[in-house]
Amino acid sequence: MPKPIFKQENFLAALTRQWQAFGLTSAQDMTLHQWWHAVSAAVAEQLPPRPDSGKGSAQVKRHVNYISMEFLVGRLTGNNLMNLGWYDQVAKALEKFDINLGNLLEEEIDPALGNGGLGRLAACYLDAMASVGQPAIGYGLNYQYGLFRQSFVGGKQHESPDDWHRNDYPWFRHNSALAVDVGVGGKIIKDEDGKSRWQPEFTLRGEAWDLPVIGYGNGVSQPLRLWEARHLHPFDLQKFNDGKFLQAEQQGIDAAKLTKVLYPNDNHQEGKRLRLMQQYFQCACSVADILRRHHFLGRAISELPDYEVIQLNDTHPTIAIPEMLRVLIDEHQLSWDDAWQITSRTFAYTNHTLMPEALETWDEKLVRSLLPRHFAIIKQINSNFKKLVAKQWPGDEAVWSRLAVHYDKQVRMANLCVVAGFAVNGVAALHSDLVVKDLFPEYHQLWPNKFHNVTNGITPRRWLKQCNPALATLLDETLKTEWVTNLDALKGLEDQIKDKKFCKRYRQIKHDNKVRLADYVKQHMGITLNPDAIFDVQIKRLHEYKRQHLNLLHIVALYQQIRDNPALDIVPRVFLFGAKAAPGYYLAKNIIYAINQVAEKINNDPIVADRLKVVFIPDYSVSVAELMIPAADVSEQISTAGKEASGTGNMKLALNGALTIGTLDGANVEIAEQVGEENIVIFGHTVDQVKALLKKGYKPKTWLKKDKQLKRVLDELASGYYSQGDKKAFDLMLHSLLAGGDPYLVLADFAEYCQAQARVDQLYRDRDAWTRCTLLNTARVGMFSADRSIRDYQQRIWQAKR
Ligand code: HBZ
Repeated sequence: MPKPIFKQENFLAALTRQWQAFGLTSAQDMTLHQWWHAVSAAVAEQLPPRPDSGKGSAQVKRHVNYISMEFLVGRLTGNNLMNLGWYDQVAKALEKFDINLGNLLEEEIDPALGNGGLGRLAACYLDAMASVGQPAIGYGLNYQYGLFRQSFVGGKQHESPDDWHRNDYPWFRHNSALAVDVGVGGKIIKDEDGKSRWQPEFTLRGEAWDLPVIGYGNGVSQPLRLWEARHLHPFDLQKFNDGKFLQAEQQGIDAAKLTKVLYPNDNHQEGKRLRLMQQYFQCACSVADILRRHHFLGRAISELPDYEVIQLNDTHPTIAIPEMLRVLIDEHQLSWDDAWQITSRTFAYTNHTLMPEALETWDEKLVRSLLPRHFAIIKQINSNFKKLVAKQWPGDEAVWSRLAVHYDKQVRMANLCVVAGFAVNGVAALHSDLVVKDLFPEYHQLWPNKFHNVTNGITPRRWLKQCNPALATLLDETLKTEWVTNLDALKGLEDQIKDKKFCKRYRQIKHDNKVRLADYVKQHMGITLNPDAIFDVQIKRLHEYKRQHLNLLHIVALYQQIRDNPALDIVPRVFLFGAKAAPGYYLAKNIIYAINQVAEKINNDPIVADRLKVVFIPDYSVSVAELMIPAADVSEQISTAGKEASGTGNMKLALNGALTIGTLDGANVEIAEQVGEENIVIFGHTVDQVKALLKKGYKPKTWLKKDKQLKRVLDELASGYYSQGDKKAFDLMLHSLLAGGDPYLVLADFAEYCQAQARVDQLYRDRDAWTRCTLLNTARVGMFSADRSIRDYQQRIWQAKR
């Protein structure tokens, strides 16, 4: 595709139409927010229209349909300008109006249509697919409210709705021709010819809203298609005419509710009816759209798997599988066997978690009442599969109880994906191993070739070039090959290690980024930070398994050491947190409260002086991450081994030159392999050690007895010292760590964690050794580019011989 050329006259003309549409008389009358809107809309107008791809041309690659309940895209305007290569030209055009492009970009509200890693991964993969030339479309939901906004009231998390003004978002392109009608509820009826047919009770309409996903410097633009639910007929005219005005708008299902809000849970299933409706609505719209395009391109239905692959981002869109079978059988009159052949060669599934509470199961009653035809199809899949299992393991009910898709009145979505899909992958080497060994061992025996690993990756466009422009410029000047589209080129930095001038610049960039973050903290929180301190960063969802409380226990221990010995010589350290807790996850919220209370005490204790600061930045988001990541010296990746599937923040931080302190979990293992053991600080129980400890019968009290410092930390947290005498303030957290059995082995890893932190302190004192180590992190993490992940998907899954 030709690179789109920036045409200043067209842009300025489009800009004029924008301020005129605002009802203004000149560009100068626009507020900065209107400027953001006008510039975005004017650029969006210059993008090429996107016809249905491929008509008439030979398609060499399978087209990817990436279905995900979440796309955490972050701000688009700056990113799109950068990927188009238009950033400087637009900045220049705006100078004439005395408008600074950088300031204008700050006006955009993040589209926060995701919770955390899974949603952000989907956004990185869309960027990478567009950038490497993998034809793709993303399918998601157009939520009116994204992930809730977080503030702290007296140190406690407070949530408010995130109205991101979707109806006024300039990057959307509405395509009314793509609307899809979706049935729900009702019953199954038998045709005259004895065939089952679904008669839904209600019909909803899915409206398509497209965001452009722009490839880096290659002229590609492909859609992220987000569905919005509407009533099919806003009014029941008959009722309206009968004078029943209020009833006239009610159809039993409130369509407006369906895409109103993103469920705020991560790694936890709630089992709500509305959530299943969201899932089905999204899947039905997406499957219809995929088939519509396939027919439009003149292809036979039997060829679907040759041209299309449907990648399921976790089990949330699993219901697309029975939906595809339903459409093929009921609407295209295919036999079960033909429909099964097509479906099972089209779907692939990515697993993102082993945590039992996150593995989705749905109550059969709920599925039956909402989707009776789909439930019948699931039962058919189950009974067909049962025959296969009975052949392989005759009479073995225990095996069947694990492998069944429908069992104990529950539908198990992960099992459905494995049985009906052609590929299953984990998201880091260790995780993919555990998927096979712990989660699906018998499935692996049945179909060893179905299982793959694709280690996660991040887009270097947003996570280096955009968020760390000074480092990007240094790389541009230093490396001989283009690194933005070939991140392995960062290896070339190793030659610079001995170059004092280069190292000085690398250090100075980190320092400047820390000053930038310190300014933000000062402005938003009133806390003054010393940019010469170690900036130690833990940013991720708040979850027990991620162990923000392990970090907290170490902070309290340091504080106690300072009080014991006011002359204690430690490198000044700023502990920075960013995390949202699911609103119903009280223990996680209690950990936030504990961190904030400890912060309050430490930050105001004159004995500490500059040596310790604890800062919990509120309302962590993609934009806040873009500020924190380039400023981090230390990256906290301290989950209980075996629990974090991959992590992707770990990659972003290492790429931007932070030293990881971490357990051998998720992608930390591969980061350690890449950067070398002397350039990462690893501590704690390994997966096998965790398993052995739990098998033996883990008792947190025995670890408490061995460690006086640990006991003192926990006692002080329980004493009311940090909570104005309230001894119960941190009960939830402390109970979980002690009487609750410490399910994530925080106490077992505490001592080693403290030693590891002491090593970090020592290393930082040797400035040159620190520079070398962090520079080698940047140089050696090229493999974590999302472009590499996409190529792995292509080779191992999408283009593999079928
Ligand atoms: O997916 C995360 C994993 O915890 C992390 O290790 C991995 O790097 C990342 C990308 O592969 N998982 C999530 O973020 N999961 C969710 O956000 C989630 C959301 C809704 C759910 C369940 C999980 O119902």
